[in-house]
Amino acid sequence: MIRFYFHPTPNPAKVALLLEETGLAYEIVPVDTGKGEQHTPEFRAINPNGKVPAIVDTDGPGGQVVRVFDSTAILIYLGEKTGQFLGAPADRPELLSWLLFLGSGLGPFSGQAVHFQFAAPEGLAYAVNRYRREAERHYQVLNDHLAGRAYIVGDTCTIADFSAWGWLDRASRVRKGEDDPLAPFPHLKRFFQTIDARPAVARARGVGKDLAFKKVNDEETRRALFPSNYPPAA
Ligand SMILES: N[C@@H](CCC(=O)N[C@@H](CS)C(=O)NCC(=O)O)C(=O)O
Repeated sequence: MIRFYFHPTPNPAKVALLLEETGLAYEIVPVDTGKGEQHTPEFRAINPNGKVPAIVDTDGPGGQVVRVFDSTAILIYLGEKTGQFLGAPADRPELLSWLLFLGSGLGPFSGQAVHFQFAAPEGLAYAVNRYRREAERHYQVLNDHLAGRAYIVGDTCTIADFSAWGWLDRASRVRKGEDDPLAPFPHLKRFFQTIDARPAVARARGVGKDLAFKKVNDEETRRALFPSNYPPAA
């Protein structure tokens, strides 16, 4: 059994999609990050970085109970565990390269673009410009790569495609104010639509829908999500 530590946000969404694609048995453990549940000692024992997603696999290597944290690590772990969505062995260098590009580039720059356009109280024009344009630059790199290709790696769907889907799904927030945010990136838009049409995506979107996560963005939530904006507790 896999315990999936979840909040309805882009990085957990990638893992929800892979779990649904593989058909692995899993149970959701909600982590309400708006309430600060990512900072409890119990959760820090599973992810010392205090973020979702994380998983515990009670049937890990050698039958051991193992934890895995960080969405890219989880995608690789579950891909290897099931032997699915890894592409051809000859394409492994490409798979690793694109996974790291997505996990260390597309994701963080998209996240900061959303942060400075929706969460930063001052609006900070320099930061909005910097992060939004860097996110767009990552879109352009992917768009150029996807010209004439159906998938990011090889000619089958892989975990790299699921990784990209998680943040591309938030393009309307990354490119705030754009009606058709992927329109300037036609190959990327076609790719996103291909992945988004997979039946498992509809199931992944339903994950956690029955759970009540905190929606109000008050002082407790800001301190939970952005603790380094505040002086350390005395
Ligand atoms: N590199 C990590 C980033 C994880 C991450 O930033 N998760 C967000 C949700 S998408 C989160 O836990 N936010 C709450 C917080 O930062 O306290 C990954 O890919 O899993």
